[in-house]
Amino acid sequence: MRSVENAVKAIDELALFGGKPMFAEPLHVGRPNVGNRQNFELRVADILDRRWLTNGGKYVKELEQRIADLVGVKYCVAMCNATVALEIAIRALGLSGEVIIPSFTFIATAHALQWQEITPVFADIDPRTHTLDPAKIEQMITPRTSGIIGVHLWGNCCDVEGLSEVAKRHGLKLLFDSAHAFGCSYRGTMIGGFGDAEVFSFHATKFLNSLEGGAVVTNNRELAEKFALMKNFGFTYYDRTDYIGTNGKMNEISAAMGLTNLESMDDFIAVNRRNHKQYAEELAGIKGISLLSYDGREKCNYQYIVLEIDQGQTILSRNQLMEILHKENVLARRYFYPGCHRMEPYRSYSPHAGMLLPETEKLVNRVLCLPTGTAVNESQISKICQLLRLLVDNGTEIATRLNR
Ligand code: T4K
Repeated sequence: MRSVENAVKAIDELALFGGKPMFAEPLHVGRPNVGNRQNFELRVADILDRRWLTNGGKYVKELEQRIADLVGVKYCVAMCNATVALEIAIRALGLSGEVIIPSFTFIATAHALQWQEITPVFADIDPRTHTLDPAKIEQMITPRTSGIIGVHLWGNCCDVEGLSEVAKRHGLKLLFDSAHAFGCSYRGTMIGGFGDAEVFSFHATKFLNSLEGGAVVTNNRELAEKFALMKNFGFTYYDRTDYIGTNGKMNEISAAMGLTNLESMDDFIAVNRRNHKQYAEELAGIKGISLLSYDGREKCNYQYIVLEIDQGQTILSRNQLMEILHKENVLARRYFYPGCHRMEPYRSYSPHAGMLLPETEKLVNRVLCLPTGTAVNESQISKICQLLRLLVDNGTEIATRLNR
């Protein structure tokens, strides 16, 4: 283990018990990766000089082409964010009635459906990958089911084959929420070309950011044309619309940021991978804490450091550990607590949904995400790991003091 000065040494020194926080400034999960500033500024200057700020701009077109090439699909339509991209993809695919999704996902996956009065039906996950378990889907299918949305959570790919097989057997559309999975592969093929379409997020906190942004990718030309029209109000000509549309356009400054960050993608991956390796080494052997691993044979963006906490061994609960970390200015996140099915309006619509989601119910109380990316350094990671070791080594005593 690396030796680090100023790491917490004793329980009494914890900020929880009145000590000084380990970090003077908060360490966030989701600090943006930022590529070469000069390249970005040059692009912004060009955008301002040419006074073409949005709608069919050159940088958006370039970004779309670069993404399509990188993930190996025929069509990419850039959008203002992944939530709107999901809404558009759902509508363009003609989904209706009920659509099966995991509850263990960001709320946008569910909202994108409900926003269009389509009911998200929550299915359980495989506890090893945290993604939809195809074996659990069959029982959720009804005559109203029109599709499945798989989520490649943390960049871990869904069981694409299993989901495709169920979708095919029941004549369902298959969409992927690939918000986390830009730059990742499944069995050697880049994520992006699976199902009917896939949706990436380029939000500030994502591996590749365009400030805010997203994209839908597909190999289906007809669908791609619909996506492109729907994101621009459905206009097929200056004064003609062919369908209902919305404003889902990505602007040129966002595209400039996306392109700039694409140029640094390999550097971001190298940093994330190094961070993941360091966390794995320095958390090793802490009882009750396991780090989600990524398949080394696949391409991966390593954007998330995901811990699972087994309170039976750590004694301190996930929530207690999170609270203690927050006091030390490590703003760990319990994504995706409490599960979409326990958030409104879904909780009221289906108060007993959790009964069919045993793995989800367990996982939402176990996951804790730690800071990574280009904004954290080796020494900070060491301190976080040492702190966790201290907390678990002294779990009983700390829990007793907390409960007094
Ligand atoms: N599907 C899935 C599976 C998703 O995870 C998401 C988004 C979507 C769909 C929808 O994609 P978008 O429509 O957003 O493109 C965040 C993000 O807002 C959200 O994009 C993301 N998933 C989700 C997992 O996390 P919060 O509430 O954690 O984000 P926020 O804005 O509070 O940022 C988190 C931390 O990051 C902050 O505490 C500080 C740091 N930060 C954030 C921003 C925005 C910075 O340092 N700089 C920044 O500019 O939801």
